[in-house]
Amino acid sequence: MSSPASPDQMGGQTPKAFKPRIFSGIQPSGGLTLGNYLGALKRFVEKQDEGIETIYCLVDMHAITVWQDPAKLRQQTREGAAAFIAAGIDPARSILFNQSQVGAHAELGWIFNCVARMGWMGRMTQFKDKAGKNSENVSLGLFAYPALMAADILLYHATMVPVGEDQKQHLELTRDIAIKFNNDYGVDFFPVVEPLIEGAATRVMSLRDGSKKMSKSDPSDQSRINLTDDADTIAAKIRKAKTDTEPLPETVDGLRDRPEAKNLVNIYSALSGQSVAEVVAEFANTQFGSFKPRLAELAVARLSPITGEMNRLMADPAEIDRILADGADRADAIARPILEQVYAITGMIRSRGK
Ligand code: AQP
Repeated sequence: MSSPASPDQMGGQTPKAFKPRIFSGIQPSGGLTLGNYLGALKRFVEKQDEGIETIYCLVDMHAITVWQDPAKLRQQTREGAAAFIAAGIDPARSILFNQSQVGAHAELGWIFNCVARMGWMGRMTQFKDKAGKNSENVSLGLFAYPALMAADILLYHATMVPVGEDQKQHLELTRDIAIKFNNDYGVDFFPVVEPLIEGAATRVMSLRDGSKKMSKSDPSDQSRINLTDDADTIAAKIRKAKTDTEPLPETVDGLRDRPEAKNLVNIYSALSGQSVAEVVAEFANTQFGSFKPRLAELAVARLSPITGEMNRLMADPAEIDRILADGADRADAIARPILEQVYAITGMIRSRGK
């Protein structure tokens, strides 16, 4: 299901078909959360298991758009890789690597800085959220982040990108960059990618505030479930999760205007594989005092095997580094020829080694 530009977008040329290929990434900007697991990792594994070519990346260059302690960044990158593998990514079937080991990301990112428009970037809600009132003092990299993200994806001619809801706007920008590059240079070179935003948990919310997304960089550890949390911690966080005082409703519609209840039901649905309607039917009129222990039990059952496997993998960091190096070599072998074509299209002389 490739998505080349339409003939209109291509100035009348017939767009070429691109081979189905999935790319997605996660920032090692902290420990991964239940939100990253349900919105991204779990679906990365499903896509791998469908037999589509899958390329997954720990995007460490994105992580440093906000300050990262170097030792922690290294640790979080290895822990992120361990989480991918523990969740079911097979490094032999998927390509798994960290972004900074493949220099082509930064090189294409620069070219896209010259394609993307300031006005487009200024409209990115994630930038506005992260910069807040401090936009004069945040890094230039934070502003340019979506152009590097477009490079991550388009460097592989990826056609599909599984992400959580919060990344939708960045993917629209990736499409705009691909279309503008193709039009500016009169080529049919980059595919127009499809976001894959699917499932019951495309936006897992904070356990402390149903209007905020669960995030690894939220200052409150109580707001999220980390993939490294043990069973007691998970149960305690769910027990303390903010809710209203009503029992669960009898219909899905009854969750409207009840963000915290809706969040916990969505999490239950995503973890159990039941639809939201089935979960609502099962727990109709149930008080949170009874629902929360059931949710905690389910979360522990699903997450503790992953946590256990992550701990096992983290005991051998050299093996994780070896897996990342192997993935980076395989990623580079796809990316480099595509980047060389970009240099040729844009008029850069590449005479070294010829
Ligand atoms: N709460 C969430 N619900 C569903 N999906 C989510 N994702 C993140 N949070 C949720 C998805 O996880 C993937 C990786 O995200 P990221 O690490 O690249 O950046 P992010 O979206 O900014 O995630 P965080 O946890 O909020 O990181 P920080 O705190 O560092 O900014 C993406 O597919 C994302 O949609």
